[in-house]
Amino acid sequence: MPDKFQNFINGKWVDAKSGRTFENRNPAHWDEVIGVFPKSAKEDVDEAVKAARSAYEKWRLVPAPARGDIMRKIGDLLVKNKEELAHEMTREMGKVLEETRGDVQEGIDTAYYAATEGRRLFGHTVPSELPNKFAMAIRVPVGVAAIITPWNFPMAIPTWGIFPAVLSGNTVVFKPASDTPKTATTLIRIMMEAGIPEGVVNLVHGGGGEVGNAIVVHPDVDLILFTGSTDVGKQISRQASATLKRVSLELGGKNAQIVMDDADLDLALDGVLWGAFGTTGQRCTATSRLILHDKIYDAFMAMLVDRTKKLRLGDGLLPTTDVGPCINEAQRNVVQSYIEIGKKEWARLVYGGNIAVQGDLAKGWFHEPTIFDNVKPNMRIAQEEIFGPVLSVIRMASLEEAINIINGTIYGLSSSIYTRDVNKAFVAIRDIKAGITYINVPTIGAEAHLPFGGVKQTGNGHREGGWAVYDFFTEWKAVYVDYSGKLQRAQIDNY
Ligand code: UN1
Repeated sequence: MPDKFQNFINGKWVDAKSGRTFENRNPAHWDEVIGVFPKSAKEDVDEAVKAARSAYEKWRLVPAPARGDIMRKIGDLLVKNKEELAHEMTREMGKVLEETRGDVQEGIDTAYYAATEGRRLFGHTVPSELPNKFAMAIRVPVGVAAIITPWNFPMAIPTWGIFPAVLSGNTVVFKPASDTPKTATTLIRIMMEAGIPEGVVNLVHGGGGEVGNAIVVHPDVDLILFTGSTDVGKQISRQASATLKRVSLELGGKNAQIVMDDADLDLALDGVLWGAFGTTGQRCTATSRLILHDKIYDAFMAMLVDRTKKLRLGDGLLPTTDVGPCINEAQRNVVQSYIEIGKKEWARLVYGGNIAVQGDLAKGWFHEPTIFDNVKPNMRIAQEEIFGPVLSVIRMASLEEAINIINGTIYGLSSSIYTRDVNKAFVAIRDIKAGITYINVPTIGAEAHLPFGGVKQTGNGHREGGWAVYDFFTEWKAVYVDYSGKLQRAQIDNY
């Protein structure tokens, strides 16, 4: 019998009211069931929101440094359980152990950052225009925050949302991706062990259609932090506008790495292999376009294909594996459909292109790392997010052309340039339209204490990470204290 898991509402583990369930399986061994989880619906969301709303009235009054102390304990527990969590996550999601360890580490970093933010949450004091009057702006929590997260970072991304939300004094309804419900469950257990009070964080499992929708239209949810596709983000934005919820969207990307002719090519090669095929290309920051200078094009392509051939597909738990499976069959089909699109567009398939079925790979959702070259910037494989191990290589002859290409999509999340010329690097920093620009670093690997997010249709202007996310999870309250003992009229009595 597979393990059975539950929702967590108002401090209690409960089934979906309907009693319905869904199975979660290992993407590297499809016959292995990880667990059975509640398939929740609107009535479960209603309970969770009710619990979060009533817990909010107490939680908002707990001093922020005390909330921070709980964050520190959560961080300590994540450190203690890091290895076990990484194993569990690799089984559930497929990426290699080294990466799932990194995923837990991002959660740890976010917890400790939140712990210290409890002693900052800085406001502003400003002079009043009137005598004997004091003015300041303070941060106040907003209310009930819904955190809706994807499967590619089953620990890091939930923590980016939940920890700053809770530290700021909000309460949470958490809906994790239905491909990674177990890591989400363990995160909740750890939060409870660290002392998060009942009702402050509630977990509702299930699909985006039913659970996600019910959350987004719920009149008593104040905030939504969503990470996922641009299509779903637009839908959430539309639905949430009915109640004017504050929404933070972190959506698609079509990130590129530029390699100039003066670059350290070995370094650039390590970068693109990690950026394109790490996490099987399933990061919103993944390198899915490589923009190569004409002068080094052929040499670099030869190096790239040679190294890509050596990447070993397999179960992420095995030390011999470089690249794990796609998350599920549907996602692997998406990858396959883009291979067909690329061929039809007359891009040249230089490596890979197939689903991988040799030996044990047949039991999972594996796809070969794939490289297209002769890609034109306007082709669909150079424009649309694929979310798999597919790299499109584009030729250019100048920095200006490279920057035009990099900016020529609807997205703007991450970007990278390899060059030894400091002048070119600074032009790239100035002119690339993206939320993140790396110099001599691949497009993946953002650190937890810096703002994370993108421009254009990658998001709606908010940022996760670091100090910036606290602007989303708090509201400004302007406070005036007049100690003159008389009515002083601003704009009137002083002019
Ligand atoms: C994502 O792919 O959704 O910068 C997040 C990175 C990671 C986070 C990726 N730290 O690649």
